[in-house]
Amino acid sequence: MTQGNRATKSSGACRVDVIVVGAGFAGMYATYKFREMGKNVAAIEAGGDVGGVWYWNRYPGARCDLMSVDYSYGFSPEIEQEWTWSEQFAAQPEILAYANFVADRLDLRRHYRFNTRVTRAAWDEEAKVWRAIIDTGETLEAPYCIMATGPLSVPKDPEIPGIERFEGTLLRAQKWPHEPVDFAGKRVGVIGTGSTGIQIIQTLGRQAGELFVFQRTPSFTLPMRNHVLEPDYIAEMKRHYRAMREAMRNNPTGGTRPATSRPFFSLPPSQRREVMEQAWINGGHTFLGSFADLLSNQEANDQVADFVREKIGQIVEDPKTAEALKPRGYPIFARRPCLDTEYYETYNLPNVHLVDVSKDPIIGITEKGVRTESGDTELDMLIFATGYDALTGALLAFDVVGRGGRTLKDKWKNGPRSYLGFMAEGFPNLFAPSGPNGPAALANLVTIAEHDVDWIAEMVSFMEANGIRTVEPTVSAEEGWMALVLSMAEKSLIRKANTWWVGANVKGKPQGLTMFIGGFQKYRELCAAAAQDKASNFVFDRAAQSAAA
Ligand code: NA7
Repeated sequence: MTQGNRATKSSGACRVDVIVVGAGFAGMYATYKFREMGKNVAAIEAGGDVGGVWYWNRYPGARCDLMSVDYSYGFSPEIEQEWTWSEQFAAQPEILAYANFVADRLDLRRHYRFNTRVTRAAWDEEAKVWRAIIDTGETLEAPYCIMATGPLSVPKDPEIPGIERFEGTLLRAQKWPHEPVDFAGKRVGVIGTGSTGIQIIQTLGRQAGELFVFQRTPSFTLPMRNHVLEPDYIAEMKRHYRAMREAMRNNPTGGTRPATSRPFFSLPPSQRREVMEQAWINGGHTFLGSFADLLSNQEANDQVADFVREKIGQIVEDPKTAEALKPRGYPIFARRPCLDTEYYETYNLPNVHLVDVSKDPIIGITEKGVRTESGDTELDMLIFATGYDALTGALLAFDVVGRGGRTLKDKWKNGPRSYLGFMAEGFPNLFAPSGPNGPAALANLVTIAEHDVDWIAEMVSFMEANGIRTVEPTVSAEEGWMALVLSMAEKSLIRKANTWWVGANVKGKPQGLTMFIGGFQKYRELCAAAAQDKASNFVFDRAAQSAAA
Protein backbone atom coordinates (compact mmCIF):
# COMPACT_ATOMS: atom_id res chain seq x y z
CA MET A 1 0.00 0.00 0.00
CA THR A 2 2.65 2.60 0.84
CA GLN A 3 4.62 3.41 -2.25
CA GLY A 4 8.19 2.27 -2.04
CA ASN A 5 7.45 -0.30 0.64
CA ARG A 6 7.80 -4.02 0.41
CA ALA A 7 4.50 -4.44 2.20
CA THR A 8 2.61 -7.68 1.74
CA LYS A 9 -1.09 -8.38 2.01
CA SER A 10 -2.47 -11.31 3.94
CA SER A 11 -5.99 -11.84 5.27
CA GLY A 12 -6.96 -8.43 3.95
CA ALA A 13 -4.42 -6.58 6.09
CA CYS A 14 -1.36 -4.83 4.76
CA ARG A 15 1.59 -6.41 6.53
CA VAL A 16 4.71 -4.35 7.30
CA ASP A 17 7.39 -4.41 9.99
CA VAL A 18 6.62 -1.13 11.71
CA ILE A 19 3.60 1.17 11.81
CA VAL A 20 4.41 4.79 12.57
CA VAL A 21 1.59 7.17 13.42
CA GLY A 22 2.47 10.83 12.95
CA ALA A 23 4.72 12.97 10.76
CA GLY A 24 5.96 15.39 13.39
CA PHE A 25 9.58 15.34 14.47
CA ALA A 26 9.25 12.01 16.33
CA GLY A 27 7.32 10.27 13.56
CA MET A 28 9.63 11.43 10.81
CA TYR A 29 12.68 10.31 12.71
CA ALA A 30 11.12 6.94 13.61
CA THR A 31 10.24 6.37 9.95
CA TYR A 32 13.80 7.15 8.92
CA LYS A 33 15.41 5.15 11.72
CA PHE A 34 13.44 1.95 11.11
CA ARG A 35 13.78 2.27 7.35
CA GLU A 36 17.56 2.49 7.81
CA MET A 37 17.35 -0.68 9.89
CA GLY A 38 15.92 -2.41 6.83
CA LYS A 39 12.32 -2.43 8.01
CA ASN A 40 9.19 -1.94 5.95
CA VAL A 41 7.58 1.11 7.47
CA ALA A 42 3.98 2.17 6.92
CA ALA A 43 3.48 5.67 8.25
CA ILE A 44 0.16 7.44 8.73
CA GLU A 45 -0.46 11.16 9.15
CA ALA A 46 -3.72 13.07 9.55
CA GLY A 47 -2.25 16.25 8.03
CA GLY A 48 -1.65 16.80 4.35
CA ASP A 49 2.12 16.66 4.70
CA VAL A 50 4.96 16.42 7.22
CA GLY A 51 5.56 18.82 10.12
CA GLY A 52 3.12 17.76 12.84
CA VAL A 53 2.04 20.73 14.92
CA TRP A 54 3.98 23.02 12.55
CA TYR A 55 1.90 21.81 9.64
CA TRP A 56 -1.32 22.91 11.33
CA ASN A 57 -0.29 25.99 13.31
CA ARG A 58 -0.01 28.61 10.55
CA TYR A 59 -1.48 31.47 12.54
CA PRO A 60 0.09 34.93 12.32
CA GLY A 61 3.14 35.19 14.56
CA ALA A 62 3.57 31.43 15.07
CA ARG A 63 7.10 30.82 16.22
CA CYS A 64 9.01 28.34 18.34
CA ASP A 65 10.16 29.61 21.72
CA LEU A 66 13.11 27.24 21.76
CA MET A 67 16.21 28.27 19.86
CA SER A 68 16.29 26.99 16.28
CA VAL A 69 19.60 25.24 16.76
CA ASP A 70 18.17 23.36 19.74
CA TYR A 71 14.84 22.65 18.10
CA SER A 72 16.29 20.65 15.22
CA TYR A 73 17.57 17.16 14.58
CA GLY A 74 21.00 16.14 15.79
CA PHE A 75 21.19 12.70 14.18
CA SER A 76 22.44 13.83 10.78
CA PRO A 77 25.66 15.85 10.53
CA GLU A 78 24.89 16.26 6.82
CA ILE A 79 21.53 17.88 7.44
CA GLU A 80 23.08 20.12 10.08
CA GLN A 81 25.57 21.38 7.54
CA GLU A 82 23.10 21.69 4.66
CA TRP A 83 20.37 23.53 6.57
CA THR A 84 20.88 27.11 7.74
CA TRP A 85 18.59 28.75 10.28
CA SER A 86 17.92 32.42 9.67
CA GLU A 87 16.80 33.49 13.15
CA GLN A 88 17.58 32.57 16.70
CA PHE A 89 13.93 31.62 17.24
CA ALA A 90 12.48 30.37 13.97
CA ALA A 91 9.00 31.25 12.74
CA GLN A 92 6.55 28.54 11.72
CA PRO A 93 7.16 28.82 7.93
CA GLU A 94 10.87 28.21 8.45
CA ILE A 95 10.31 25.25 10.79
CA LEU A 96 7.86 23.76 8.32
CA ALA A 97 10.37 24.34 5.51
CA TYR A 98 12.96 22.51 7.64
CA ALA A 99 10.61 19.54 8.15
CA ASN A 100 10.02 19.46 4.39
CA PHE A 101 13.73 19.72 3.72
CA VAL A 102 14.39 16.73 6.00
CA ALA A 103 11.54 14.75 4.41
CA ASP A 104 12.93 15.42 0.92
CA ARG A 105 16.53 14.85 1.88
CA LEU A 106 15.75 11.49 3.52
CA ASP A 107 13.04 10.54 1.06
CA LEU A 108 10.51 9.99 3.83
CA ARG A 109 7.27 10.81 2.05
CA ARG A 110 7.16 7.53 0.16
CA HIS A 111 6.46 5.77 3.46
CA TYR A 112 3.59 8.07 4.41
CA ARG A 113 -0.10 8.13 3.82
CA PHE A 114 -1.20 11.70 4.44
CA ASN A 115 -4.74 12.93 5.15
CA THR A 116 -5.30 9.61 6.88
CA ARG A 117 -6.22 8.80 10.45
CA VAL A 118 -5.91 5.68 12.53
CA THR A 119 -9.33 4.86 13.97
CA ARG A 120 -8.35 1.86 16.09
CA ALA A 121 -5.20 -0.05 16.92
CA ALA A 122 -5.38 -3.45 18.56
CA TRP A 123 -2.84 -6.04 19.65
CA ASP A 124 -3.35 -9.59 18.43
CA GLU A 125 -1.73 -11.75 21.07
CA GLU A 126 -1.79 -14.88 18.96
CA ALA A 127 -0.30 -13.38 15.82
CA LYS A 128 1.88 -10.98 17.86
CA VAL A 129 1.01 -8.02 15.70
CA TRP A 130 -0.60 -4.63 16.03
CA ARG A 131 -3.51 -4.08 13.68
CA ALA A 132 -4.24 -0.48 12.89
CA ILE A 133 -7.47 0.35 11.12
CA ILE A 134 -7.28 3.56 9.12
CA ASP A 135 -10.14 5.77 8.03
CA THR A 136 -10.14 4.37 4.51
CA GLY A 137 -11.29 1.12 6.10
CA GLU A 138 -7.98 -0.60 5.40
CA THR A 139 -5.99 -2.44 8.05
CA LEU A 140 -2.26 -2.33 8.56
CA GLU A 141 -0.50 -4.93 10.64
CA ALA A 142 3.00 -5.00 12.05
CA PRO A 143 4.83 -6.43 15.03
CA TYR A 144 5.75 -2.90 16.17
CA CYS A 145 3.66 0.23 16.45
CA ILE A 146 5.11 3.67 17.11
CA MET A 147 2.54 6.21 18.27
CA ALA A 148 4.34 9.45 17.44
CA THR A 149 1.11 11.35 17.88
CA GLY A 150 2.59 14.31 19.75
CA PRO A 151 1.74 16.03 23.03
CA LEU A 152 -0.05 18.96 21.37
CA SER A 153 -2.13 17.65 18.51
CA VAL A 154 -5.76 17.62 19.63
CA PRO A 155 -7.08 21.19 19.55
CA LYS A 156 -9.63 22.26 22.11
CA ASP A 157 -12.42 24.75 21.52
CA PRO A 158 -13.51 26.91 24.44
CA GLU A 159 -16.55 25.65 26.29
CA ILE A 160 -18.72 28.62 25.37
CA PRO A 161 -22.31 28.31 24.14
CA GLY A 162 -23.28 29.60 20.72
CA ILE A 163 -20.04 29.08 18.77
CA GLU A 164 -21.98 27.73 15.80
CA ARG A 165 -24.11 30.89 15.70
CA PHE A 166 -21.25 33.24 14.85
CA GLU A 167 -21.76 34.68 11.36
CA GLY A 168 -18.34 36.26 10.99
CA THR A 169 -15.11 34.39 10.24
CA LEU A 170 -14.17 31.86 12.92
CA LEU A 171 -10.51 30.86 12.96
CA ARG A 172 -8.74 28.27 15.08
CA ALA A 173 -5.04 28.78 15.71
CA GLN A 174 -4.31 25.07 15.47
CA LYS A 175 -6.19 24.60 12.20
CA TRP A 176 -5.26 27.78 10.45
CA PRO A 177 -6.16 28.18 6.76
CA HIS A 178 -3.34 27.72 4.28
CA GLU A 179 -4.23 30.87 2.37
CA PRO A 180 -3.41 34.34 3.77
CA VAL A 181 -6.06 36.02 5.95
CA ASP A 182 -6.50 39.78 5.68
CA PHE A 183 -7.16 41.54 8.98
CA ALA A 184 -6.85 45.11 7.76
CA GLY A 185 -9.75 47.27 8.89
CA LYS A 186 -11.44 44.30 10.60
CA ARG A 187 -12.77 44.00 14.13
CA VAL A 188 -10.99 40.92 15.42
CA GLY A 189 -11.48 39.05 18.71
CA VAL A 190 -9.01 36.63 20.28
CA ILE A 191 -9.95 34.17 23.02
CA GLY A 192 -6.93 32.66 24.77
CA THR A 193 -3.79 34.23 26.16
CA GLY A 194 -1.37 31.28 26.38
CA SER A 195 1.74 31.13 24.17
CA THR A 196 -0.42 30.92 21.04
CA GLY A 197 -2.72 33.81 21.93
CA ILE A 198 0.24 36.00 22.87
CA GLN A 199 1.90 35.42 19.49
CA ILE A 200 -1.34 36.18 17.66
CA ILE A 201 -2.14 39.27 19.73
CA GLN A 202 1.28 40.89 19.37
CA THR A 203 1.08 40.35 15.60
CA LEU A 204 -2.54 41.27 14.93
CA GLY A 205 -2.45 44.29 17.22
CA ARG A 206 -0.36 45.79 14.45
CA GLN A 207 -2.54 44.55 11.56
CA ALA A 208 -6.19 44.53 12.59
CA GLY A 209 -8.51 47.51 12.55
CA GLU A 210 -9.56 46.83 16.15
CA LEU A 211 -8.34 43.94 18.30
CA PHE A 212 -10.30 42.71 21.31
CA VAL A 213 -8.45 40.34 23.63
CA PHE A 214 -10.71 38.22 25.84
CA GLN A 215 -8.38 37.30 28.68
CA ARG A 216 -9.38 34.88 31.42
CA THR A 217 -5.94 34.15 32.89
CA PRO A 218 -2.97 36.35 32.07
CA SER A 219 0.28 34.50 31.32
CA PHE A 220 3.70 35.66 32.36
CA THR A 221 5.65 36.42 29.25
CA LEU A 222 9.28 37.40 28.89
CA PRO A 223 11.06 39.20 26.07
CA MET A 224 12.20 36.81 23.36
CA ARG A 225 14.82 39.24 21.93
CA ASN A 226 14.84 37.31 18.72
CA HIS A 227 17.45 38.23 16.14
CA VAL A 228 18.80 37.28 12.76
CA LEU A 229 21.70 34.84 12.92
CA GLU A 230 24.85 36.42 11.47
CA PRO A 231 27.01 34.45 9.00
CA ASP A 232 29.95 34.33 11.44
CA TYR A 233 27.76 32.85 14.15
CA ILE A 234 26.33 30.30 11.74
CA ALA A 235 29.81 29.26 10.57
CA GLU A 236 30.94 28.87 14.18
CA MET A 237 27.83 26.89 15.05
CA LYS A 238 28.29 24.56 12.09
CA ARG A 239 31.86 23.88 13.15
CA HIS A 240 30.75 22.91 16.64
CA TYR A 241 27.51 21.06 16.06
CA ARG A 242 28.80 17.75 17.42
CA ALA A 243 29.99 19.24 20.70
CA MET A 244 26.75 21.20 20.93
CA ARG A 245 24.60 18.11 20.54
CA GLU A 246 26.63 16.34 23.18
CA ALA A 247 26.11 19.29 25.53
CA MET A 248 22.37 19.16 24.80
CA ARG A 249 22.25 15.50 25.75
CA ASN A 250 23.82 16.41 29.07
CA ASN A 251 21.56 19.35 29.77
CA PRO A 252 18.32 19.19 31.79
CA THR A 253 16.54 21.20 29.10
CA GLY A 254 17.77 19.02 26.25
CA GLY A 255 18.96 22.26 24.71
CA THR A 256 21.96 24.56 24.82
CA ARG A 257 20.75 27.00 27.47
CA PRO A 258 23.23 26.77 30.33
CA ALA A 259 21.85 25.26 33.52
CA THR A 260 22.79 26.44 36.99
CA SER A 261 22.83 24.97 40.49
CA ARG A 262 22.69 28.42 42.12
CA PRO A 263 19.75 28.90 44.51
CA PHE A 264 17.99 32.28 44.38
CA PHE A 265 18.77 33.28 47.95
CA SER A 266 22.45 32.40 47.67
CA LEU A 267 22.93 35.92 46.32
CA PRO A 268 22.39 39.16 48.26
CA PRO A 269 19.31 41.21 47.20
CA SER A 270 21.20 43.71 45.04
CA GLN A 271 22.92 40.97 43.07
CA ARG A 272 19.69 39.04 42.65
CA ARG A 273 18.15 42.16 41.19
CA GLU A 274 21.13 42.57 38.87
CA VAL A 275 20.79 38.98 37.65
CA MET A 276 17.06 39.48 37.01
CA GLU A 277 17.66 42.73 35.13
CA GLN A 278 20.27 40.97 33.04
CA ALA A 279 17.91 38.05 32.38
CA TRP A 280 15.25 40.51 31.22
CA ILE A 281 17.77 42.19 28.90
CA ASN A 282 19.15 38.91 27.57
CA GLY A 283 15.65 37.57 26.98
CA GLY A 284 14.57 34.02 26.20
CA HIS A 285 14.36 31.63 29.09
CA THR A 286 17.44 33.15 30.74
CA PHE A 287 15.63 33.42 34.08
CA LEU A 288 15.30 29.67 34.32
CA GLY A 289 19.01 29.30 33.70
CA SER A 290 19.88 31.95 36.27
CA PHE A 291 18.56 30.27 39.40
CA ALA A 292 18.08 26.59 40.12
CA ASP A 293 15.13 26.73 42.51
CA LEU A 294 12.52 28.87 40.78
CA LEU A 295 10.17 25.92 40.47
CA SER A 296 10.73 24.58 43.96
CA ASN A 297 11.11 27.60 46.22
CA GLN A 298 7.90 29.63 46.48
CA GLU A 299 9.62 32.68 47.98
CA ALA A 300 12.21 32.79 45.21
CA ASN A 301 9.45 32.33 42.67
CA ASP A 302 7.43 35.18 44.24
CA GLN A 303 10.35 37.56 43.89
CA VAL A 304 10.83 36.82 40.20
CA ALA A 305 7.06 37.10 39.67
CA ASP A 306 7.09 40.52 41.41
CA PHE A 307 9.98 41.59 39.20
CA VAL A 308 8.07 40.67 36.02
CA ARG A 309 4.87 42.33 37.30
CA GLU A 310 6.91 45.47 37.92
CA LYS A 311 8.13 45.36 34.31
CA ILE A 312 4.56 44.99 33.05
CA GLY A 313 3.62 48.06 35.08
CA GLN A 314 6.47 50.02 33.52
CA ILE A 315 5.60 49.06 29.94
CA VAL A 316 1.81 49.27 29.85
CA GLU A 317 0.66 52.88 29.95
CA ASP A 318 -2.93 52.48 31.13
CA PRO A 319 -2.79 51.45 34.83
CA LYS A 320 -6.05 49.49 34.70
CA THR A 321 -4.89 47.48 31.69
CA ALA A 322 -1.47 46.96 33.27
CA GLU A 323 -3.09 45.63 36.43
CA ALA A 324 -5.29 43.22 34.47
CA LEU A 325 -2.26 41.92 32.56
CA LYS A 326 -0.30 41.15 35.74
CA PRO A 327 -0.64 37.45 36.49
CA ARG A 328 -1.47 36.66 40.10
CA GLY A 329 -2.44 33.62 42.10
CA TYR A 330 -0.09 31.10 40.54
CA PRO A 331 3.70 30.76 40.43
CA ILE A 332 5.64 32.16 37.50
CA PHE A 333 6.93 29.33 35.25
CA ALA A 334 4.14 27.03 36.52
CA ARG A 335 2.34 27.81 33.28
CA ARG A 336 4.45 27.45 30.22
CA PRO A 337 6.59 30.63 30.29
CA CYS A 338 5.89 32.51 27.06
CA LEU A 339 8.41 34.50 25.09
CA ASP A 340 7.15 37.56 23.25
CA THR A 341 8.11 40.45 21.06
CA GLU A 342 6.54 43.65 22.38
CA TYR A 343 3.45 41.85 23.68
CA TYR A 344 2.84 44.23 26.55
CA GLU A 345 3.59 47.22 24.30
CA THR A 346 0.74 46.02 22.05
CA TYR A 347 -1.73 47.19 24.71
CA ASN A 348 -0.48 50.77 24.30
CA LEU A 349 -1.83 50.82 20.75
CA PRO A 350 -5.15 52.69 20.47
CA ASN A 351 -6.83 49.89 18.48
CA VAL A 352 -6.10 47.15 21.05
CA HIS A 353 -8.59 46.51 23.85
CA LEU A 354 -8.27 44.12 26.77
CA VAL A 355 -11.50 42.55 28.01
CA ASP A 356 -10.85 40.98 31.40
CA VAL A 357 -13.27 38.06 31.28
CA SER A 358 -12.23 36.90 34.74
CA LYS A 359 -14.23 39.92 35.97
CA ASP A 360 -16.66 40.26 33.06
CA PRO A 361 -17.30 36.62 32.09
CA ILE A 362 -18.17 35.51 28.59
CA ILE A 363 -21.80 34.40 28.49
CA GLY A 364 -21.82 33.19 24.91
CA ILE A 365 -21.02 33.72 21.28
CA THR A 366 -23.74 35.42 19.25
CA GLU A 367 -24.27 35.90 15.51
CA LYS A 368 -22.36 39.17 15.75
CA GLY A 369 -19.61 38.53 18.27
CA VAL A 370 -18.88 37.84 21.93
CA ARG A 371 -21.36 38.51 24.72
CA THR A 372 -19.97 39.18 28.18
CA GLU A 373 -21.94 40.10 31.28
CA SER A 374 -21.42 43.79 30.61
CA GLY A 375 -22.52 43.70 26.96
CA ASP A 376 -21.76 42.68 23.38
CA THR A 377 -18.56 43.14 21.37
CA GLU A 378 -19.30 43.03 17.67
CA LEU A 379 -16.66 41.28 15.59
CA ASP A 380 -15.90 40.46 11.97
CA MET A 381 -13.51 37.71 12.95
CA LEU A 382 -13.05 35.57 16.04
CA ILE A 383 -9.93 33.56 16.77
CA PHE A 384 -9.71 30.66 19.21
CA ALA A 385 -6.30 30.20 20.76
CA THR A 386 -7.71 27.97 23.42
CA GLY A 387 -5.13 25.21 23.56
CA TYR A 388 -5.15 21.45 23.36
CA ASP A 389 -6.26 18.26 25.00
CA ALA A 390 -2.55 17.83 25.59
CA LEU A 391 -0.19 14.98 26.42
CA THR A 392 -2.77 12.18 26.35
CA GLY A 393 -5.40 13.59 23.96
CA ALA A 394 -4.07 12.05 20.75
CA LEU A 395 -3.39 8.66 22.31
CA LEU A 396 -6.91 8.48 23.70
CA ALA A 397 -8.67 9.89 20.62
CA PHE A 398 -9.21 6.38 19.26
CA ASP A 399 -9.20 2.93 20.81
CA VAL A 400 -5.77 1.48 21.49
CA VAL A 401 -6.44 -2.07 22.62
CA GLY A 402 -3.71 -4.02 24.34
CA ARG A 403 -3.27 -7.54 25.65
CA GLY A 404 -6.49 -9.20 26.82
CA GLY A 405 -8.67 -6.55 25.21
CA ARG A 406 -7.71 -3.85 27.69
CA THR A 407 -7.86 -0.35 26.26
CA LEU A 408 -5.46 2.47 26.95
CA LYS A 409 -8.51 4.58 27.88
CA ASP A 410 -9.29 2.11 30.63
CA LYS A 411 -5.69 1.84 31.80
CA TRP A 412 -5.39 5.62 31.88
CA LYS A 413 -8.81 6.44 33.32
CA ASN A 414 -7.15 7.97 36.39
CA GLY A 415 -4.30 9.53 34.43
CA PRO A 416 -1.52 8.27 32.17
CA ARG A 417 0.71 5.44 33.45
CA SER A 418 3.69 4.19 31.55
CA TYR A 419 7.27 3.11 31.88
CA LEU A 420 9.89 5.69 30.84
CA GLY A 421 7.06 7.70 29.30
CA PHE A 422 6.89 5.60 26.14
CA MET A 423 5.96 2.00 27.01
CA ALA A 424 3.02 0.62 28.92
CA GLU A 425 2.46 -2.66 30.70
CA GLY A 426 -0.22 -4.63 28.86
CA PHE A 427 0.65 -3.04 25.52
CA PRO A 428 3.46 -5.13 24.03
CA ASN A 429 5.60 -3.64 21.25
CA LEU A 430 3.75 -0.33 21.45
CA PHE A 431 5.90 2.76 21.85
CA ALA A 432 4.90 6.40 22.26
CA PRO A 433 7.97 8.64 21.94
CA SER A 434 7.69 11.95 23.87
CA GLY A 435 4.91 10.31 25.86
CA PRO A 436 3.05 11.81 28.82
CA ASN A 437 5.23 10.45 31.66
CA GLY A 438 8.52 11.49 30.15
CA PRO A 439 9.94 15.03 30.21
CA ALA A 440 7.42 15.86 27.41
CA ALA A 441 6.71 19.58 27.47
CA LEU A 442 9.36 20.39 30.07
CA ALA A 443 12.37 19.87 27.81
CA ASN A 444 13.24 20.17 24.14
CA LEU A 445 10.78 17.92 22.32
CA VAL A 446 13.05 17.27 19.36
CA THR A 447 15.83 16.04 21.63
CA ILE A 448 13.37 13.86 23.53
CA ALA A 449 11.86 12.48 20.32
CA GLU A 450 15.25 11.54 18.94
CA HIS A 451 16.34 10.00 22.19
CA ASP A 452 13.17 7.95 22.59
CA VAL A 453 13.24 6.68 19.01
CA ASP A 454 16.92 5.70 19.35
CA TRP A 455 16.15 3.86 22.58
CA ILE A 456 13.21 2.03 21.01
CA ALA A 457 15.27 1.11 17.93
CA GLU A 458 18.01 -0.32 20.15
CA MET A 459 15.45 -2.36 22.02
CA VAL A 460 14.05 -3.73 18.76
CA SER A 461 17.59 -4.59 17.56
CA PHE A 462 18.29 -6.37 20.85
CA MET A 463 15.07 -8.35 20.57
CA GLU A 464 15.75 -9.41 17.03
CA ALA A 465 19.30 -10.41 17.83
CA ASN A 466 17.93 -12.64 20.58
CA GLY A 467 14.93 -14.12 18.85
CA ILE A 468 12.49 -12.20 21.05
CA ARG A 469 9.17 -11.23 19.55
CA THR A 470 7.55 -9.03 22.18
CA VAL A 471 8.47 -6.66 24.96
CA GLU A 472 6.55 -4.77 27.58
CA PRO A 473 7.49 -3.32 30.94
CA THR A 474 6.93 -5.35 34.09
CA VAL A 475 4.19 -4.21 36.45
CA SER A 476 6.79 -3.28 39.05
CA ALA A 477 8.98 -1.34 36.60
CA GLU A 478 5.98 0.74 35.61
CA GLU A 479 4.89 1.21 39.23
CA GLY A 480 8.42 2.27 40.15
CA TRP A 481 8.59 4.76 37.30
CA MET A 482 5.23 6.30 38.15
CA ALA A 483 6.15 6.49 41.85
CA LEU A 484 9.32 8.35 40.89
CA VAL A 485 7.51 10.69 38.48
CA LEU A 486 4.79 11.50 41.00
CA SER A 487 7.08 11.94 43.99
CA MET A 488 9.24 14.37 42.03
CA ALA A 489 6.15 16.21 40.81
CA GLU A 490 4.96 16.71 44.38
CA LYS A 491 7.90 18.99 45.04
CA SER A 492 7.24 21.19 42.04
CA LEU A 493 5.37 24.48 42.02
CA ILE A 494 4.01 23.49 38.59
CA ARG A 495 1.15 21.72 40.37
CA LYS A 496 -0.09 25.07 41.65
CA ALA A 497 -1.33 26.39 38.31
CA ASN A 498 -4.38 25.26 36.35
CA THR A 499 -2.82 24.44 33.01
CA TRP A 500 -2.64 21.82 30.29
CA TRP A 501 0.53 20.60 32.01
CA VAL A 502 -1.70 19.19 34.76
CA GLY A 503 -4.77 18.46 32.64
CA ALA A 504 -6.78 21.30 34.19
CA ASN A 505 -7.88 22.80 30.87
CA VAL A 506 -10.06 19.86 29.84
CA LYS A 507 -13.33 19.16 31.66
CA GLY A 508 -13.38 15.73 33.30
CA LYS A 509 -9.73 14.98 32.57
CA PRO A 510 -7.80 13.40 35.46
CA GLN A 511 -5.78 16.14 37.12
CA GLY A 512 -2.17 15.96 38.15
CA LEU A 513 1.37 16.54 37.08
CA THR A 514 2.45 13.29 35.44
CA MET A 515 5.42 14.55 33.45
CA PHE A 516 8.95 13.64 34.52
CA ILE A 517 10.28 16.90 35.97
CA GLY A 518 13.84 15.74 36.60
CA GLY A 519 15.15 17.13 33.32
CA PHE A 520 16.27 15.54 30.09
CA GLN A 521 19.75 14.50 31.20
CA LYS A 522 18.46 12.58 34.22
CA TYR A 523 15.71 11.07 32.07
CA ARG A 524 18.26 9.85 29.54
CA GLU A 525 20.36 8.30 32.31
CA LEU A 526 17.33 6.50 33.73
CA CYS A 527 16.36 5.18 30.29
CA ALA A 528 19.92 3.93 29.78
CA ALA A 529 19.87 2.24 33.20
CA ALA A 530 16.52 0.60 32.36
CA ALA A 531 18.02 -0.89 29.21
CA GLN A 532 21.02 -2.15 31.18
CA ASP A 533 18.82 -4.19 33.48
CA LYS A 534 16.40 -5.69 31.00
CA ALA A 535 15.71 -8.78 33.07
CA SER A 536 14.21 -6.72 35.92
CA ASN A 537 12.36 -4.16 33.88
CA PHE A 538 10.84 -5.99 30.94
CA VAL A 539 8.82 -9.05 30.14
CA PHE A 540 9.87 -10.57 26.86
CA ASP A 541 7.65 -12.93 24.88
CA ARG A 542 5.14 -13.18 27.69
CA ALA A 543 2.88 -15.65 25.88
CA ALA A 544 5.72 -18.02 25.03
CA GLN A 545 6.90 -17.93 28.64
CA SER A 546 3.49 -18.58 30.14
CA ALA A 547 2.89 -21.42 27.67
CA ALA A 548 6.17 -22.98 28.75
CA ALA A 549 5.40 -22.53 32.46
P1 NA7 B 1 -2.81 27.17 26.43
O1 NA7 B 1 -1.53 27.53 27.02
O2 NA7 B 1 -3.55 26.01 26.99
O3 NA7 B 1 -3.73 28.47 26.47
C1 NA7 B 1 -5.10 28.42 26.21
C2 NA7 B 1 -5.70 29.74 26.55
O4 NA7 B 1 -7.09 29.72 26.22
C3 NA7 B 1 -5.62 30.07 28.03
O5 NA7 B 1 -5.33 31.43 28.16
C4 NA7 B 1 -7.04 29.79 28.51
O6 NA7 B 1 -7.42 30.48 29.65
C5 NA7 B 1 -7.83 30.24 27.33
N1 NA7 B 1 -9.19 29.72 27.33
C6 NA7 B 1 -9.60 28.44 27.17
N2 NA7 B 1 -10.94 28.37 27.26
C7 NA7 B 1 -11.37 29.64 27.50
C8 NA7 B 1 -12.65 30.22 27.69
N3 NA7 B 1 -13.76 29.47 27.68
N4 NA7 B 1 -12.72 31.54 27.91
C9 NA7 B 1 -11.62 32.29 27.93
N5 NA7 B 1 -10.37 31.82 27.75
C10 NA7 B 1 -10.27 30.50 27.54
O7 NA7 B 1 -2.67 26.88 24.86
P2 NA7 B 1 -1.66 27.53 23.81
O8 NA7 B 1 -2.08 27.02 22.48
O9 NA7 B 1 -1.55 28.99 23.99
O10 NA7 B 1 -0.27 26.93 24.18
C11 NA7 B 1 -0.07 25.51 24.22
C12 NA7 B 1 1.39 25.22 24.14
O11 NA7 B 1 1.85 25.34 22.79
C13 NA7 B 1 2.28 26.15 24.88
O12 NA7 B 1 2.29 25.91 26.24
C14 NA7 B 1 3.62 25.91 24.22
O13 NA7 B 1 4.21 24.74 24.75
C15 NA7 B 1 3.24 25.68 22.79
P3 NA7 B 1 -7.32 29.77 31.13
O14 NA7 B 1 -5.85 29.67 31.38
O15 NA7 B 1 -7.95 28.41 30.96
O16 NA7 B 1 -8.06 30.64 32.01
